[in-house]
Amino acid sequence: MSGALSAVGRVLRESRRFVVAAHERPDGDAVGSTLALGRVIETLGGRAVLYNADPVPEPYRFLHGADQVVSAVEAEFEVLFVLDCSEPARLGPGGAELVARAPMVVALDHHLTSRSLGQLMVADPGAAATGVLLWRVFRAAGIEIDRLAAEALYVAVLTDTGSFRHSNTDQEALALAAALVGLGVDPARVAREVYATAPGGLELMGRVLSTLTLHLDGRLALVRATDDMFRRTDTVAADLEGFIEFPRSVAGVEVAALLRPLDGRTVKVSLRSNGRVNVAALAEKYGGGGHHNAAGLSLDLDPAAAEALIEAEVEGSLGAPAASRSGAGSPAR
Ligand SMILES: [Mn+2]
Repeated sequence: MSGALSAVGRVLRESRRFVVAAHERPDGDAVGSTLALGRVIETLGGRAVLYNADPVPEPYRFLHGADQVVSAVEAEFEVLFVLDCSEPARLGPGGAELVARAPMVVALDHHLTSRSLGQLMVADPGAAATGVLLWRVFRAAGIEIDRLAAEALYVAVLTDTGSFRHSNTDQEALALAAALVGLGVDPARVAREVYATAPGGLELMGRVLSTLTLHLDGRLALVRATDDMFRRTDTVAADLEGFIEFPRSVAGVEVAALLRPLDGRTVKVSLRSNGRVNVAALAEKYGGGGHHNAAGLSLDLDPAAAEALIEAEVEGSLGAPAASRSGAGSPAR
């Protein structure tokens, strides 16, 4: 692993023209990692085109370089960095072509569903965020980072740990956060920027949370969001960020799902687990992916069929009914 870290460091020092890309519909880790690496390349004297298929979501636009993210790469380059994913398709519609024309690909990913990609890869599902992997590279290569890069890395680790609340919050994540504060990051200011609520956000939250239903003896919680809710509250899908934590926090819940019908034929599903169920494995069965405790997928089903499928899959993953209940087939007591 440390060999790969130093090798990535050498690529950073010895190349000049880079493209830095992360998965489509970028989250805080994807954006933060992209902007941190872009800033580091800039400070090392290189040039980086920052690529994403989708715009930088509002909560992350305060970061340095957020206004420079583009959705098409014209210029020639030497090295393509693929961050927070490891499949060309996750970069969006132009991803496969971008990877195909890259003279060299370096991938950094911490998803359980990591595939092997590129000439150099750093993959560790034990890392709390892709930002943590970047930090390991910078340390292995002796690369100093400034406050602007530090702020972007802080957003990466802050958001991917759910504000240091999820089970991936480990010593390394907290040590990284502390080091970044030492480089001038103001945690209170970043938190205000990242977690500010859109004007219609609370009304949207009220509507979404009012759809809560509990299934499987209270171990599965479902909430729904519809286009009509966005219209009525003047919000967008990105304003759903974090809502799924509320059904997940209900006592007894093992899995929370947020379902969003896209067009009557496809339902986007976000899944969160409290540890017992590996939702990445569930999502991967249907072409999605993610982490043990946080994953997503799309189902080409109507909403009712999608809900039934999620319920059946979660029931299967949970295995036998809770010990306190005597279901059919249990020994008589
Ligand atoms: Mn991530």
